[in-house]
Amino acid sequence: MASVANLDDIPTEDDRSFRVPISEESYSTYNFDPPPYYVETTKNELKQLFRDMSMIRRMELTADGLYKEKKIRGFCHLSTGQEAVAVGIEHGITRSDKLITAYRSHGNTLMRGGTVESILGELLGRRGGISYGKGGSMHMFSEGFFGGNGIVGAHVPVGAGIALAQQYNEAKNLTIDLYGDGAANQGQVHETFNMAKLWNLPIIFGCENNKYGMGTSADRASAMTEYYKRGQYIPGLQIDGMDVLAVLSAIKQGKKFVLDGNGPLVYEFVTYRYAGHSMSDPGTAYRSRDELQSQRSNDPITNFRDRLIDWGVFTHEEAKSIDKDVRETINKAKIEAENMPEPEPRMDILYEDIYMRGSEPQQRRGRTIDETYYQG
Ligand SMILES: Cc1ncc(C[n+]2csc(CCOP(=O)(O)OP(=O)(O)O)c2C)c(N)n1
Ligand SMILES: [Mg+2]
Repeated sequence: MASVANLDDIPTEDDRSFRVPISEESYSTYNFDPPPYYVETTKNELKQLFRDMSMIRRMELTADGLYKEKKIRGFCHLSTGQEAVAVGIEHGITRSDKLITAYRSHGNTLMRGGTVESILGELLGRRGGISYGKGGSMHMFSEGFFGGNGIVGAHVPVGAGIALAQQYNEAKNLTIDLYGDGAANQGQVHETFNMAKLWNLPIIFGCENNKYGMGTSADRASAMTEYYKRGQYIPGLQIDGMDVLAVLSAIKQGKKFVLDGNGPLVYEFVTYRYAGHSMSDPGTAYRSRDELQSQRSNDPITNFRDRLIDWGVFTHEEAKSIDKDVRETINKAKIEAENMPEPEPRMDILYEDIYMRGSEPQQRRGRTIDETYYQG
């Protein structure tokens, strides 16, 4: 096993495994051992991590542009700055594990197998969107991904239900249940902690602490901002959410802990949201330019790229060519999404996909009795 501390030991082959170090400042623990301060990986995987984060960034920036052109309407919450969390998590779990999150979900949707076209198509309200154009920014789903949920904190108990199903079916899998620092103060989050611990559920609760809930900073809204200790009787870990490798190592360790039957964990990913809360928030009224600038200088993507160059995983030119390829891929997907047809304004289409296809009842209520829709 090569170690990256000795740069000569970096393998020449892209698929040979070796160890890369993680900063010792990446974690704070609460009744839990820190994960290893290294990740066993390959050059291929490191490049993929870089590519995945770049894809999310570019897709979000494209959504930003489409919104400003007034082609995307309604809610739209971007996750620029938080890419290392979505990507690190996905590389530490498998497609058979489950994930649920709140409305800042475009990156998670991409990582869970949604295509860029279907995500942008959804934002544009197109029939080819991942929710057939009827969900929008907050309501995207894919296999093993339970959304995309708009009510703050309300999906956290749903995540515990998914983990309960996994336990009941003796699946060797876990659920990652993500929520924000604002949501952490919801009562139902704490009720869920209690049940998850009582039932020893295979779940990692993951608080994405991006320092703000809308325009309110975490320390104005939370009496205690060490969210990884909020489980009290559940072990916890605070993670540098700007470092994709720190996230990856933590998820691997947490997955093993949970699947060994040790019960739930409460993770806190310390990260930062570059954009406003949603597109209607310029994001400048409640935080200083200096703060934003200093957070941007700790960028998860450029920092990681520089480390990979230092380690000799790829060259500057290779990094640039991945970046170019990402831009082209996203641009192509954008054109494809813009060319998707809008849903036809038909009643049957309106009432589709309220229930899982094939399980619909014959009659579905509208806003009033006379709007009731009868199928067939
Ligand atoms: C029950 C409920 N209350 C209020 C809102 C309005 N609201 C939407 S997002 C949000 C802030 C949540 O902040 P956080 O959990 O930190 O997530 P972030 O936006 O930072 O990702 C609020 C109050 C809502 N959607 N649901
Ligand atoms: Mg927040």
